[in-house]
Amino acid sequence: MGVLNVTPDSFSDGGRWLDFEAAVAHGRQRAAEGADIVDVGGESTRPGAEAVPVEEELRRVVPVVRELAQRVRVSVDTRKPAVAEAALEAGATLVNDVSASLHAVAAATGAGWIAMHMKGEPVTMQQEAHYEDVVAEVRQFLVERAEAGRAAGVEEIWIDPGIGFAKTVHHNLALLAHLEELVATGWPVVVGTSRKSFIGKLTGDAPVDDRLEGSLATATWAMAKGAAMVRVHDVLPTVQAARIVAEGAA
Ligand code: HH2
Repeated sequence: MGVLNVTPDSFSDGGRWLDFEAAVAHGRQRAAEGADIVDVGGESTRPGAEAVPVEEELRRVVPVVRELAQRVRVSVDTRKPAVAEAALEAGATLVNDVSASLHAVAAATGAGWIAMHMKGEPVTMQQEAHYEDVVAEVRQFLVERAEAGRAAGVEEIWIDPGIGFAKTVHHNLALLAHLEELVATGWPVVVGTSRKSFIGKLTGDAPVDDRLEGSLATATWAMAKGAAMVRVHDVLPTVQAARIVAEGAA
């Protein structure tokens, strides 16, 4: 899954793809590089990010989804039912839901649904990074959400531990180290580590544009542990890494 942030303030690429033409070109490029899905988002969810009004998020996302969906599978990265509905109407077929609450929207249109773990809201979530047993708590949350999705009638359900969402470096590493416990639930697992701050913290404060190696290491780790999909900014190198992992697993 290749990331396409149509936002002014995303942590790694804010402002770069806000313009419609630039966003579409970037999405097409990600698809040409081998992304199976382009994930279009109009609201940053980085720690401390402010919420975006629904009209503005619709304005950013819908035209880009409509254009890209003609050539590649598109997911919409949103927490708002109205934005998910409009994006599905425009051709998206997967709801990438960091709030893990939009299963009814997905069910109503026959779309797929990614349920991601987070605690609280992006603006305050890092204050909620407290767990007795982060792996067990995240697993339990995700299994409950996936079952709710299935009960609502969603046929394609993915679970995602939400790396960096209300999590410390230690929590992120524990979830990656024990990823097989999520894989063992039987729900396909998505992992998003790309360029995230824990990689910077583990690599001598590497700035966001200098986290490719850490992003590839963690994506490769996730694949080897059984993740079914990785959400990344750097599609071409990740596809190369995925080919190596696939050969190794064959
Ligand atoms: N991470 C981000 C956004 N959406 N969706 C899923 N399923 N999993 C993730 O780990 C995930 C996600 C944050 O990354 P990014 O979109 O690059 O940044 P921002 O939220 O600042 O736009």
